[in-house]
Amino acid sequence: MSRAPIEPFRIKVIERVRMTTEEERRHIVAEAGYNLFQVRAADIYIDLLTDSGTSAMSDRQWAGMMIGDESYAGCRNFFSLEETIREIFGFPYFVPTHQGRAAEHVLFSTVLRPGDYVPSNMHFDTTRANIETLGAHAVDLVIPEGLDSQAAHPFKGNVDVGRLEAFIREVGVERIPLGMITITNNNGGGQPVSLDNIRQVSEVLRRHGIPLFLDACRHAENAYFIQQREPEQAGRSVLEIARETFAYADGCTMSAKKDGLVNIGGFLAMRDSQLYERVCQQLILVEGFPTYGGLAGRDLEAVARGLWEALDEHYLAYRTGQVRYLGERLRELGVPILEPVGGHAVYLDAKRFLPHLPQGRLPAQALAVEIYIEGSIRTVEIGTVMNARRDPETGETTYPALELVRMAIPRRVYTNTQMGYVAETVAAVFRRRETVRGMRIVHEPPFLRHFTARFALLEGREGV
Ligand code: P70
Repeated sequence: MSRAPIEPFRIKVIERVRMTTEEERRHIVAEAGYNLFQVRAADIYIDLLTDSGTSAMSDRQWAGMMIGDESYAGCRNFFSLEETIREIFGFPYFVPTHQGRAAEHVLFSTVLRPGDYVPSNMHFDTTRANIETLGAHAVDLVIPEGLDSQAAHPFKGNVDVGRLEAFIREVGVERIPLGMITITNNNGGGQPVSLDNIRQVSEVLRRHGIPLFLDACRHAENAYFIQQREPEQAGRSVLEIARETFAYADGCTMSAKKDGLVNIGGFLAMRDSQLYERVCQQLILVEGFPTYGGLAGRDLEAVARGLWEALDEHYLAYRTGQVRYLGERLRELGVPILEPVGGHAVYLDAKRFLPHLPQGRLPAQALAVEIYIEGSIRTVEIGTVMNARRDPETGETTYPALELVRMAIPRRVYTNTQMGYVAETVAAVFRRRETVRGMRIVHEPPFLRHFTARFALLEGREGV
């Protein structure tokens, strides 16, 4: 039997959560159009929708909130965040943003032109959408193992360096204003990228004069996996590994809602002073003055402190240990999951969980709904609803390689007992899996449809 990791903290404040009946939940989810984003949080017992902005802050972060300096320009908390970013990330310039996607928007709207390309291991959906709304192309070049839910590889988030070189030759340097790597690779299952791969990608891009930006929101978890899994890095501290990671990059976008351990916040950091000046212009237009960028002074302080706490190795052992523990419990109960378990979430493999439902019947969406009905647990679909592509000319749908339900674990929020409850609930759905019916979309917006689409259960023989 797997062992639960021990917590390097104790609980000082608690928040009550309410359990509902199965009958109530059937009603609630139908009212929400079978879209779990539309369910009220008060109607959920364990919320695994996201690990983003859902962390419990520490007493030190809350204390930092009290010394928030709410001056419009030059508040002291900006400088404490600046010092932190210089010490951990090593970038001389940065602007705060209210969250990660604002950093993406400011960066891309400054450097991209229609028809440009941005290669990455795998773009997260907000980076893809921000690139595509500017008329540019987001290109995924992850290694083949990264698209196979069962392949054993310690760094399934790695970029396929050969394909990257071929891609640059094919498209031409002028059409590629930057390259990216998402660490860890969220859409590929929270899989890490090795330090060696980051170095190789940076060498290839540098040779062609293309800057590299890291999508760094889970960089501390990535650095911990590098320490644990990359033999040459075993003896080094996570902080040293993080510093080397960013030494290979020209900048980063950061959603501090993940490894910044805050409820809101982000930043865009870079080395190039000319880029920084252009970024400031754009930032003033959409976020705010460059020393607060869409955040309060107190938020900047909480980010500065959270970035350090996320690099604590006792915390990271517990953090990745809790995610692994949930994965092990599910595996023991026979539930098909994406292997190996990543840094922030366990992903259910809906293709193998519900083999009777083809992707057109939205198996991952159907599974997420059943898990809510079974035990009041909210998860998120990362499959056809989120990632299918429809050709605007032919109307033909390309289904994503991975059809997943993500159970993202908020940081420092749930106990290991609650993780055991999650595993039991999912196993109960697995035992009655033949009863799970497919779904169809009845309403969808033009992009990022997963947030607001409405669904219906398929009836009769069509459903199963
Ligand atoms: C998540 C959230 C956000 C994210 C990310 C990467 C690799 C950028 C961002 C944007 C988003 C989400 C997804 C489903 C449900 C709720 C929320 N990821 N890059 O949970 O950052 O959200 O701060 O704008 O993962 O994975 P931000």
